[in-house]
Amino acid sequence: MLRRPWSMALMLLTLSACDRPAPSPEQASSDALATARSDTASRPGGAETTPTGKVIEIRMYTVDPDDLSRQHVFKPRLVRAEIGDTIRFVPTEVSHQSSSIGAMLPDGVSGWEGAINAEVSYVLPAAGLYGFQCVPHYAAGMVGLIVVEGEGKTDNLDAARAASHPGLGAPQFSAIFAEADERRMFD
Ligand SMILES: [Cu+2]
Repeated sequence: MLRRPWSMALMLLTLSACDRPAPSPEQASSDALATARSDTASRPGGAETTPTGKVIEIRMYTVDPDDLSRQHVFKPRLVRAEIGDTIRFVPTEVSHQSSSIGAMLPDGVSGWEGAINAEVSYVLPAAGLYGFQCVPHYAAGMVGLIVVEGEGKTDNLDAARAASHPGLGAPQFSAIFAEADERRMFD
């Protein structure tokens, strides 16, 4: 559909507004494109809570700019966040989107579903684990995990670990959980 992704990026730059919240230290390393982007993301997941924290960007790539041998990646694919933080999925390259994985959400949380080639933002409503995928590239291993701090953080840990995934989604989640364990994110 979008045959010229870079003209889209330029358009976003041109349309950028100044209503973006002040960047947190975590956000300060984002590049100029991210800094200039407007805060007009769609929220098809529904407003489960209001944004009270920082904005964390996760970019969607067809080819990993840091490792050209890797394809279909979220960067970063493992994120630690707080309740009220906004996760913003940015379609850096075409044909990607982000959807939460139903079996990998905290109890009572609906999650989100982004459109292809569209930015989607989601405000984290509760502590716990949030698994996500790019639907067209789920079996290609385009997946990620958000760990939201707070009481009950590990309530859905077992369920999230036990979730099944197609194709390369399974080994990618194994690697993500191993990294999270190594970083002691579930302690
Ligand atoms: Cu994708």
